[in-house]
Amino acid sequence: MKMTWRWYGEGNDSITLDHIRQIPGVEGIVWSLHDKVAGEIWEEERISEVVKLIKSKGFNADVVESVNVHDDIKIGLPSRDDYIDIYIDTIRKLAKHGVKVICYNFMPIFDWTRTSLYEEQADGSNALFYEKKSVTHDAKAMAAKILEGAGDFTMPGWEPERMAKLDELFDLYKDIDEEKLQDNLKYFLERIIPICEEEDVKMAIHPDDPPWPIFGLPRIIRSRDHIKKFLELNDSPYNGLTLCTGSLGPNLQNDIPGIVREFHDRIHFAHIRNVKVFDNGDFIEVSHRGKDGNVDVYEVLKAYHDNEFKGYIRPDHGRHLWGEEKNCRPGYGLYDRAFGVMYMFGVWDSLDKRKGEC
Ligand SMILES: [Mn+2]
Repeated sequence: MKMTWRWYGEGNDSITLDHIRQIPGVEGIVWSLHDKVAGEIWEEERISEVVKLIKSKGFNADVVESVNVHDDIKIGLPSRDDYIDIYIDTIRKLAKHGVKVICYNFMPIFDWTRTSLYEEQADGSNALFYEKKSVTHDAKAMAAKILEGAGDFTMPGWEPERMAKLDELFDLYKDIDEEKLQDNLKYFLERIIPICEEEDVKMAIHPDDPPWPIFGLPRIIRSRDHIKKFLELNDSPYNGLTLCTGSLGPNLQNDIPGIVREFHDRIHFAHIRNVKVFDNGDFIEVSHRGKDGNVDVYEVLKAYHDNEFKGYIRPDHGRHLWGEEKNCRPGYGLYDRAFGVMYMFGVWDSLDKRKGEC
């Protein structure tokens, strides 16, 4: 596995590349052009500038998270072909600059969803929290709360310009059920995957977060069966997964180590995160240590290790520690994610040693 770290770019992240260099074993930076909204053209000069900067600090820039998919593609509007052309243009430009994996998602309207970005914990840290009863019908109130909590940081998928048009968006999605959304995803894949094969760029879809429908909008990447169906939409190895344990984890029915074992050859990017699920269905993000939550992180890593996983991996969200919430991005502080890197290496290195001893 190749350890990576998500970084939001110069001036857009409280953490610098020089900080990240001091975390043992991090080889690559997971990056994006975060000011780009879905459907916008990515200029080659901008791509080249970021890649150069990342490489100048000794990291690879192999993984981009995310290139967002325009709603017209998800809804299947006639304008989708133009937006897919732009997406293809971005794939080609990224390939030219050495990018190997693109992470994206296919969630209608909302990206990952939480009801509190800084939920205080008994130990004084705080973390992203999801209260099930707050996510019922009032999408606007929830969007306002998320944007308020994010402060000055931009939140991918929660751009204020899009959130201002929620009524319009909901109206466009009113006839889109799971099956239609799947058909539109298949159409998208049929157009982009041949380009990915040509350019040697692997697409890695991120599961829906949380793993159930919200506000009546369908969500189609949230269980083993959904993943199987998704991979069958297009058999190419270039049509693959970002397997996120924190997104699948809030549904305790999801056997994540089993999913890794079954689909490992289509997993291009692994997100490791732990969540603690409460009896009423609420959940909170916790440290990467397996015992702190409901994701058996050891068993997940063992499933990757047993299958000699060669893909990219990163710690996903972490808690905010020692007051860092005052200036870090929600879920993307320094300390807890650095612990996550070391926890993963602790497990991985011991599995390596034991394998050698057998
Ligand atoms: Mn994730």
